[in-house]
Amino acid sequence: MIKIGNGSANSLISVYGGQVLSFQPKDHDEDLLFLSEQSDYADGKAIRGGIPLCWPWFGPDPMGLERPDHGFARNRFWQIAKTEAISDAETRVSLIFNESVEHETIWQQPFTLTLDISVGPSLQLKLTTVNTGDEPFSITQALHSYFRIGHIDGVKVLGLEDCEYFDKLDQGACKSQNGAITVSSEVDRIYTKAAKDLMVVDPVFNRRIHIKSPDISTAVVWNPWSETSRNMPDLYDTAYQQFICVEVGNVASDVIEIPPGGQHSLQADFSLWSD
Ligand code: TA6
Repeated sequence: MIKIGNGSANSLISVYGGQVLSFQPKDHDEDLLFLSEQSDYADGKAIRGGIPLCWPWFGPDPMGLERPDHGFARNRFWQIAKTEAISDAETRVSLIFNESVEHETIWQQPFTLTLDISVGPSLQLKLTTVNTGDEPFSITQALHSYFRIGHIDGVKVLGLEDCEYFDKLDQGACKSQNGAITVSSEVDRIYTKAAKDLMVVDPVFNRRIHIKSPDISTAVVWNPWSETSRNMPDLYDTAYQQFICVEVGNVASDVIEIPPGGQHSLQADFSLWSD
């Protein structure tokens, strides 16, 4: 783990998965991120909470080869490439995940994946994929953020009004969003043509989570609700009340092709606003 404390915030980052687990600005009482108390910290398992990285595919294996859901970056060790104290108020860390023989059975294309993290007044992430091979390859990806909330009742997600979405709980049926998103049962949706600015309004913690992502066109909203929570061993039964996943990335038909020598970055800036 990398533990950061500076004039702006405290943060905890796992080198396993390249995963930010905690980010708490100094002027806020609650963490931005939810981290399950029942999470596995075991080889091959993803840590439940924080911001897991779904890469080089989002969701089930697109080739149907029974490779792990959400790819393999979230359950491998990354390396620390650089740490930098920019000022009393900002710390930067770069993590790197390289191709290796270990991956060849599930992913043959050579790559370098870098996660640049800035811990300051906001949390900034930049996930860069470089194709270091001779053939083009395609990825889907997401920053699978688990946001901590006071209680799911009353929480609203803004910025996806009038968007179309694929409802994963209704065989991927395409539907239209009417107004702000509220959650009163299980939700698992892929929104297309998402806005670059999304907001989670939390009336219990009296705060808003602002998500800015200049490059995205898809966003995923997930809450497992009670039954699915109960069936997930790494979540306690009522955990669904304490988080909502609002994930930015390139998902479903939003496939990114990276030519040999080319690169692509997915960026997001997460900040907390008091109400
Ligand atoms: O992002 C939503 C989702 O893909 C859901 O379908 C749900 O299964 C969730 O992610 C968690 O996936 P995981 O593989 O981490 O259990």
